[in-house]
Amino acid sequence: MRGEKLLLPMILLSALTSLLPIQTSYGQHLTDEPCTVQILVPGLKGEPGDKGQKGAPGRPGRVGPPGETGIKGDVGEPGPRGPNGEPGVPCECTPMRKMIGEMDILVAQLSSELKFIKNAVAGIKETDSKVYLLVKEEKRYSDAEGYCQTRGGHLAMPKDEGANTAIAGYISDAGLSRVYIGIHDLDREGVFTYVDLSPMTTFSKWRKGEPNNAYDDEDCTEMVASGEWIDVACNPTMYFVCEFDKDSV
Ligand SMILES: [Ca+2]
Ligand SMILES: [Ca+2]
Repeated sequence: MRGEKLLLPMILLSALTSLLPIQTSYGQHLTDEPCTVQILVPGLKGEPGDKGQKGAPGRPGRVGPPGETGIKGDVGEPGPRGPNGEPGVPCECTPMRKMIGEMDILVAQLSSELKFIKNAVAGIKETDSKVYLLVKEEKRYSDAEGYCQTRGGHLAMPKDEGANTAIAGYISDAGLSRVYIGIHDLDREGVFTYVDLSPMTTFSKWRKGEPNNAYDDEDCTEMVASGEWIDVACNPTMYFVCEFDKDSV
């Protein structure tokens, strides 16, 4: 259709130029070539372009009204039983228990030794051949001797004036009035011996009127701060003095 519309004016122009020949050189030139007329008309619609890039997100909308509270559902059925666990490592508790037990004994021994050292640090009395230790733990006579023996000694056995004075000084320095010493007549009433069963020598320090075996129940000996000896019952607990040979300490 568009081609047909163009055709008619072109025919008319062609006819006009053939009827009116132009004499000028310019016109001569024009006559050599058919006259063309450019008529601008809209072109065909183009292909659609590529899709544009995505735009920035829009602003968030307004907060909506709160929803209604739902009703709590029923408790569900218990789930299926889970698979069995891996087998455990065999327990090695017995050797551990034994070890712990041994450690407990060790701790007890160390505590006892520490107590002993604390007492020793508090002040040891000594003579040329003996070391005396005042133990500030109340014990019965036999237990006191056991305590001294455990540490390689005996209850104090004063066998001369020097030793007796040293022990007596220990008692009075500590502000005490009496302690057990290692003298008794447990084996034969009235016959006192030292706790290591060595016999009494010529030296003794009995207070006047002692030993009297009062109530027929005095088989052990205490030393008072003055250094005198008194036979007393063996069961009451009191502080005591141990002695150790210097060459064995
Ligand atoms: Ca007696
Ligand atoms: Ca007595």
